Amino acid sequence: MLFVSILTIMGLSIAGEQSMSTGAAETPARKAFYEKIDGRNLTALWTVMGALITPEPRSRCVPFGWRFADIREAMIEAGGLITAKEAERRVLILENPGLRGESKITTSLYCGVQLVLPGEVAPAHRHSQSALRFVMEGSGAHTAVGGERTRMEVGDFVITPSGAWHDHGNETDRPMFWLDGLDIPIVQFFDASFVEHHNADEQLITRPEGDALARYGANMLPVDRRRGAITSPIFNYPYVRTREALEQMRRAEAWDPCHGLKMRYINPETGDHAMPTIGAFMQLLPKGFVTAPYRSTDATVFSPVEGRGRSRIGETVIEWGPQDVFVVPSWKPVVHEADEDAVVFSYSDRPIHEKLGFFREMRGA
Ligand code: 1HN
Repeated sequence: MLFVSILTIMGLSIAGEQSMSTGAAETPARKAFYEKIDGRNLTALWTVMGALITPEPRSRCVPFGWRFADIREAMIEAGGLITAKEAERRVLILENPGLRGESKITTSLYCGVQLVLPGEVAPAHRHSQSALRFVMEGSGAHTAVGGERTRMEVGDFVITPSGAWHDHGNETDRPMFWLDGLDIPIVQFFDASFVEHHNADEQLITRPEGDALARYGANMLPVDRRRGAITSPIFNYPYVRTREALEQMRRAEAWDPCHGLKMRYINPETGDHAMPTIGAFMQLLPKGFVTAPYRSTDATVFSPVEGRGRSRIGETVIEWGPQDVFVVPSWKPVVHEADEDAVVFSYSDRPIHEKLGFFREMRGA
């Protein structure tokens, strides 16, 4: 009621939400006023309010899909143009068509595909941004994070926490491709970006391979540990384990109408998401499954590991297969359809929505 009376005092029509930002009620006196205050860096809220506070999410982010074969071809070409060392990271950014030039796949998230060729090193650095790697092709190249190396296999989910030194290397004889998911736009929004380059290409390794997973992946914690860090102490969640969990669960669990069987990667110390800013998920959709429509506020990036199918996102239909990437914008209804047993990785900014209290979802619509 207070809202209405303020608008009435302002002399605005309150017939509908459109009246708040359309400028329809612009009189010569008001226009002159807006111009006058503009010079003082002032803007009348009632001219922009409808655009600021929308009845539901309105995003420039659009539904879109990239075929891995197309990305791969361009990456191989990039491999002939620049080394990983010279580029620092040889990556092609997947830019949302609605957000070109902004290095964003959604409003809040970055996505790239990285190639490390045999014998190459991507030199050590650290930065405020958190990163996830999702392995697409290749076997056995490594990343080193905070003093430990891990070899990567297709489907592995690997984390680089904010502030952790990281470098990558490929000692195999085949190219290695992975998806990089970073919270770059979030850090950018908060003007909180710092980066530091190591004085050596590769950081010092201080722990044996597998140390983190052995310590923290056994459902045990040191007896006096009370509080966990905001990023999981596990930094490689191997696909073999993820796949086994899904396969085991499909026998006993009921299929969720909207998700099939969908799991989230967790920080074993807290039970929270594995990363503070990015939620990561793996879901199983059995052959022939068609999900019920689902929408949520967290725009989500999907990349299937196995299987083929299609997703209807609003009016857009995107066909997908292994290693393709597609994006579902905030609040767009999505229906997934699997032609074969499909295992699909995804990531979004859901942890932030949840913590700040604006996560919303709608099932069946
Ligand atoms: C980064 O550090 C990596 O470490 C990949 O592999 C992509 C994009 C922007 C900024 C830092 C990596 C990145 C990045």
